[in-house]
Amino acid sequence: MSLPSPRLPRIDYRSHPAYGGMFEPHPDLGRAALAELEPLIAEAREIEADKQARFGYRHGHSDPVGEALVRDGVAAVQLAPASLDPIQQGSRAAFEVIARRLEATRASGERVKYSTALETVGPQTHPELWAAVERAMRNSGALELTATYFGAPAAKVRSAGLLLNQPDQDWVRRLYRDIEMDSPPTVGFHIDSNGKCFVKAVLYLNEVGPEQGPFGLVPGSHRWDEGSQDRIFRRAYDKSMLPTRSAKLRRMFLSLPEEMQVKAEFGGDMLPDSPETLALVRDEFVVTGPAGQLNLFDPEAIHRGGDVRAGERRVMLITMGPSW
Ligand SMILES: O=C(O)CCC(=O)C(=O)O
Ligand SMILES: [Fe+2]
Repeated sequence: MSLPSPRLPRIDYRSHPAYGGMFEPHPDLGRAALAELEPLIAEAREIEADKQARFGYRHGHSDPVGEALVRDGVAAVQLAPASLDPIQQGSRAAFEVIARRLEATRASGERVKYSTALETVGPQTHPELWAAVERAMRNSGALELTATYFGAPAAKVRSAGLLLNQPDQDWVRRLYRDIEMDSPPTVGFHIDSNGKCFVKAVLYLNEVGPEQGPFGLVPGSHRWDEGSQDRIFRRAYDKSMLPTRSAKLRRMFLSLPEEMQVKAEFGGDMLPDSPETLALVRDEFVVTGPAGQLNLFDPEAIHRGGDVRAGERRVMLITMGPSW
């Protein structure tokens, strides 16, 4: 697996058909955008400073799975049936709730958003399922691997959610409401905007082949521009306005100082034939696999998943973090 570039992709928004191709920057809009971003930038800087102080980007590992995670930003393990079965059984009812919600949303002509397809799992709302997730993460070694990755004494499950992906999700196929434009082949690529010390996992709950929206990640990209101002700007923007690509917000974004015209969720904005687009798609490591495959990844890496072409994808998204 080669490293196509040591930098996160930069997009020239002034020459982008949906941005500079439609609007002129406007100073008032630029000021309004800055005012909204400034507190979020300050917050993202604090989180990054804390990360630098505690972890210092000294990624640790103690086995081949951890070694792959440190090197590539992604590694897969298979859950034992004793770990997987209670998660599958415990999530059945929640998937039915999501399926009905998706159906009702489509029937009413509303947009299917990411949040329409997601159901949060927590210790209060789903005590048994939550306990099953904690057990599975302990028994699979994922918690220990997370602790070692960040050089912490221990790690915990921080959040979990169930995601049901079906074909033609609006947030993948219909990026804009005001113009017709095909999504580029990089659509969905993002880095997470949280910025904290997390290892994440996508647990497949059905078999995921190339058509079922497999998780994909650009190996090594978790280290590109590590700890940089660029990453801070990206997180701040996505915490404020993602994933709206309305005309007004696009014009506001275009009115920001140029170094701030960066997003954590940038894949949908890449130009279809640019060399960076082709390089990301070429280097993407696409992770297909059976139910029970736990795809561990560093959310600072460029990643995506859930663009289903046929059938559907049922996953649990799990976040783990160090306890210092
Ligand atoms: O749905 C996927 O495969 C990707 C999930 C993701 O981006 C995340 O959990 O941060
Ligand atoms: Fe993500």
